[in-house]
Amino acid sequence: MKTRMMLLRLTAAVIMTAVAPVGLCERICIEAETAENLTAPMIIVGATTTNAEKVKAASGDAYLEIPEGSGNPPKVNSGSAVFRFTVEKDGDFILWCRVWWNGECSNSFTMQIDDSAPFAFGQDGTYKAWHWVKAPPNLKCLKLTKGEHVLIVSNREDGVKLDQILLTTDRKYVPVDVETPSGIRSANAESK
Ligand SMILES: [Ca+2]
Ligand SMILES: [Ca+2]
Repeated sequence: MKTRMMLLRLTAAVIMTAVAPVGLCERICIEAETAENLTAPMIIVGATTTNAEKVKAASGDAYLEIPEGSGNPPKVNSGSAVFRFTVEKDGDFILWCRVWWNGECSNSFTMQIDDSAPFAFGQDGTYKAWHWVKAPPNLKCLKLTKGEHVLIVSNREDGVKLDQILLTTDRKYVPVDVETPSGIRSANAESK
């Protein structure tokens, strides 16, 4: 009986150690097309739009786009999307975005978190394919406190697409394919 109790305690301890580390990391995944306050030339491309081939590979069958030729600053300064999300506890976050770039002059967004200084996101060399890109390292604005935050994605170059946004405190995690969305809708529902 004593041995059995010890075995039970040991099993419980093993299970708890196995589960605990997962809960330490926070993960927020937002579908780009759930943005609020969208301004042109940033648009939502969905299943009903003509770009069917690219839509197929996008999570949720939809994404945001600043169409090629629709203009970038200083010619066209407008074009933005606003995302609201809730952080459970203070943490250093890594920001990833699943994007599609048309080319060298179509491979970046301007991003801003809360009232922090805006930063350039992207400028990598993977074109005409959905892929994940990480925000520049050591951004102070990614030290997020518990509570609601705002991410603004805006026009820097046209010919760009945004499918998903991932914020995680897991520094080792590297997204590969589409991610399971969490985040914005439930966060909004909770705050209302
Ligand atoms: Ca560029
Ligand atoms: Ca999407």
